[in-house]
Amino acid sequence: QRNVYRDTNAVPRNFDSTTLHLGLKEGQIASRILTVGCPGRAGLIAKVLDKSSPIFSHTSPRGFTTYTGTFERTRVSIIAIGMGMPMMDFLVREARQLVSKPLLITRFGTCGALCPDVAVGSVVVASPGSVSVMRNPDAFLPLPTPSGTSADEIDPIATGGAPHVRPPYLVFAPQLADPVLTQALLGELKEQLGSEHVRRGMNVSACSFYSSQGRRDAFFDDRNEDLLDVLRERHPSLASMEMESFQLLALARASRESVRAAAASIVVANRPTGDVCDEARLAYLERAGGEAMVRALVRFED
Ligand code: R1P
Repeated sequence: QRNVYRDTNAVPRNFDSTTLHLGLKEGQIASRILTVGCPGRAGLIAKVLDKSSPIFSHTSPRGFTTYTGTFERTRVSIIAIGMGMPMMDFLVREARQLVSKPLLITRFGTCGALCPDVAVGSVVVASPGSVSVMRNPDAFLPLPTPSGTSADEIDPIATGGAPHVRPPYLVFAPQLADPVLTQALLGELKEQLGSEHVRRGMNVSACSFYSSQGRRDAFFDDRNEDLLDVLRERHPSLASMEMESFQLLALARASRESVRAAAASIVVANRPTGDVCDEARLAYLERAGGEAMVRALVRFED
């Protein structure tokens, strides 16, 4: 019987040398990577790749879809990772294993706008970067009583203080995007979409689409009624909210200068006004904005 995979205490590989989640091996992924959420968006953007060079495509059993080809004769990968920070962690760490050169990674996602003047159907470039908000499960534990079982069960030191002073949401400080790569994204997106449809602003990545994005759901005790106001007070330049960019920027910072990263998002909804983008505008932005993102990546001189 063969083991399931090898090297469990480092970055494990399958026995065909592919990484466990991307399902790729060396040579199948470029050093310039555009990452998106859904496979449909990746496929749409991959249509801009040069027809004159072969295009490698692969969907892994863990749900990562990769297209690797060339654009203007420079190698580039477009990779759909699904949603959330753990998926971004798989991408950045496994890509780092598979490519020997420095990596350039940009994300083109969708987001909600956090102020009324950020229109649906526009694009926000995460500049200077992204903060993060996470639901704090400790805050939802039962309050300990002076005597009795619940106090015995909860160790206030191990869990970070008495439950009544634990905030239900934790906000993490900004992780900065690469300023030069960010400028390249802004330039290409403005050129392609018109400068009135592209702006910069601080992003916030949430651990959930629901609780930590301030959505109401009576089935759950979320204590998030004032969360968006608290976030805007703490970071007045907040423009966009999604679920992945913070992780990308934080890992680039942790990469011992071997990954440069930046991010942009299509505004599909405006939370203060309740406006939602129409399907045709979203499809246009995915295609045209995606092409601008690829152009910025391949023209970037590192
Ligand atoms: C929620 O619907 C998802 O959409 C956004 C958010 O970050 C979240 O992951 O990203 P993508 O459009 O890139 O999937």
